[in-house]
Amino acid sequence: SPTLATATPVASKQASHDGAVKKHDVSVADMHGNWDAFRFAPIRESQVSRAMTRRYFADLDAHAESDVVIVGAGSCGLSTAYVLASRRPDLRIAIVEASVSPGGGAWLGGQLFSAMVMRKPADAFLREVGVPYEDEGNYVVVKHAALFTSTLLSKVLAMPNVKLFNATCVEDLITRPGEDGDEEGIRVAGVVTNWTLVSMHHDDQSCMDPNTINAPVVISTTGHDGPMGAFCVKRLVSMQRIEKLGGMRGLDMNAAEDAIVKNTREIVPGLIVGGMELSEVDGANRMGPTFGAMALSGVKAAEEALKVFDL
Ligand code: AHZ
Repeated sequence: SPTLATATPVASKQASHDGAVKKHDVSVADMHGNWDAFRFAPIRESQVSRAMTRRYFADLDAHAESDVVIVGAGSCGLSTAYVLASRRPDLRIAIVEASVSPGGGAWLGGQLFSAMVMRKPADAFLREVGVPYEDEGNYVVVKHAALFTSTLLSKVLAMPNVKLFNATCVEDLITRPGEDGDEEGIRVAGVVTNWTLVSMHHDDQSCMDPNTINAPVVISTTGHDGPMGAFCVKRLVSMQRIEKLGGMRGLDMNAAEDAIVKNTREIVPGLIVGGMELSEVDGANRMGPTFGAMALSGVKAAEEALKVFDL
């Protein structure tokens, strides 16, 4: 079913690029031993500036009305984006990531070690995305966590219906009154954004108002509590929409991973929470350096969101 945000088609950005490249089409092999004659194609600085800004502002314009906003591009947020965007290419999806570098805590397997462990059946997700692994029986091992994160990221970023706004943080939620005149209830209807560097300076600068993205579904995957983490659920507490957070409990890999996947859900209408942010709501254990639950919580979060659009 066509959605509000995608009533206008997502523009094809590839066409003009392909046309321009053909004029200077050489292979890297052609350059070998030919460096004296080497020259880049000429450019004017304003072309670079316009090439970037035109696209960014077109993306901001298009995504001001999104179908889904994913808050946080860690392992759970990226897995969510992959499943949602590949199942429903007609949905316009914005990912808002506070850090310059997307990936959250999934660039290393744990304690600065490289290998990433995923317990079965999360190996199914690795096969779907195309990440190679060693099979160790009940679990699999990706030789470097960065291989998982970079492969997933490259697939997500290549999808035409996804835009990643990095270095941008969600600093509040857009809300509407609950349905049927329920004065206590609210529905989350989008996010309030700002450049992360601006958000970090609200205490020493004045009047730096934010921007907004409207969306019928927000999926929050901002990780466990920290300077930025658990953002949306902490905001639900300060808005008195949930009484208090359960607080993430100690490490228990077996208990934690099952609980996070099973309990990935809509917490208030319009706001689905997945990944370690959920442990702060439910008082669930942490799992430490095993990542299967992050991938499959993303699969479940996407499935919860699709219920809205598949109606
Ligand atoms: O930068 C954050 C990170 O990339 C981003 N983020 C946090 N607050 C945000 C906000 N706006 C936009 N207000 C925000 N982005 O969210 C991302 C969260 O990624 P993560 O890897 O921390 O969370 P995850 O739930 O996807 O994966 C957690 C994996 C685990 S388990 C665990 C343990 O048990 O100790 N530790 C980690 C890192």
